[in-house]
Amino acid sequence: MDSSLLSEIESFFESAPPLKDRAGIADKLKEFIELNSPPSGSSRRRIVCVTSGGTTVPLEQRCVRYIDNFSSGHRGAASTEYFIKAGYAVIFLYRRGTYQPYCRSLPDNAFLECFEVTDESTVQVSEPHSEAVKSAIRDHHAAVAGGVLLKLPFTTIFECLQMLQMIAVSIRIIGPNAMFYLAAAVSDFYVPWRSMAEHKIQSGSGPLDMRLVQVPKMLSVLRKEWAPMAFCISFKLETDSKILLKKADMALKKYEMHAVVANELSTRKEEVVVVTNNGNIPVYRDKTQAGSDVENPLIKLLVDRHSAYIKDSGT
Ligand code: 9Z3
Repeated sequence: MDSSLLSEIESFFESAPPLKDRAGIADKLKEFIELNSPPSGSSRRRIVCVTSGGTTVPLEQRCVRYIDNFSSGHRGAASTEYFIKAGYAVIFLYRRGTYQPYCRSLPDNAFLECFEVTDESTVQVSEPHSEAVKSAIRDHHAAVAGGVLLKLPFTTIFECLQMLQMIAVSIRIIGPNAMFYLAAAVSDFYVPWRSMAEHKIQSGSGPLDMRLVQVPKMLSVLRKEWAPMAFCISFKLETDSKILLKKADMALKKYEMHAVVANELSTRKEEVVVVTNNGNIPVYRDKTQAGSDVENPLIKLLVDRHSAYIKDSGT
């Protein structure tokens, strides 16, 4: 691999603030992987790491201001549900405060809107929401109690990429049974921790000049070093549909992804195009079905592709 990229990656991680509770996260990962893929067991599940939501780039060490990347987390949350339905164990690496699996159909203010106080000591679910609340609680509990959903939150680009690296090196032992589904919107530029102001930047001294450094592309190192056997799906988001497929194809080749899901911001809930070395496959939401989403057919397609990949790799 390109040695300048390797040194950029090294300096990104070296300069990053240490991850809070690294040891606790490592324990959770170890336990989750052992449970779902016991070294000497026949009941091995495939494990997918779904990344979801946008990363922030802090501008101050004691952060008051930050740059953010757009993503509601809906794609990641919906996809997680479909992966679990398909028999996968999911490591859900998500931005705090974004959509969560099984809670997508609840209103924004779920706590206040779904419940009512009937007398001094009783809180009950208000009727229009009772089915949605019941199934959210039931399905979420089943996934967590069944040991097939591990949720790891991040806020900054530093936390997100440090955890992605930990996940990748811990699931490499399951080889081609591992999948990465990288739907998070990851910042392209960041302020290195060491050159970042410690305290809140003062506004009295006129316009703010700030130099942002390019975030080294972790996709190459994920594919080549961290988890070389894993099946890797990345996403390409554009607002200009004219350049979307070309950019997705460039990413496919440059980072040696197994597929790149191309989507345009305004139509992302209706259609995506799965770009592969054997051609492009458009995937649409089934408009004839109320409440349908594009993630349902998308995950079906990717699960089939993953099965073929596992078969090809002879395990
Ligand atoms: C995506 O393209 C996701 O599909 C969306 C999902 C973020 C658009 P929502 O969370 O939206 O349901 O609201 N994610 C990847 C975005 C991204 O930043 N990709 C990078 C790029 O396009 C490559 S890693 O350059």
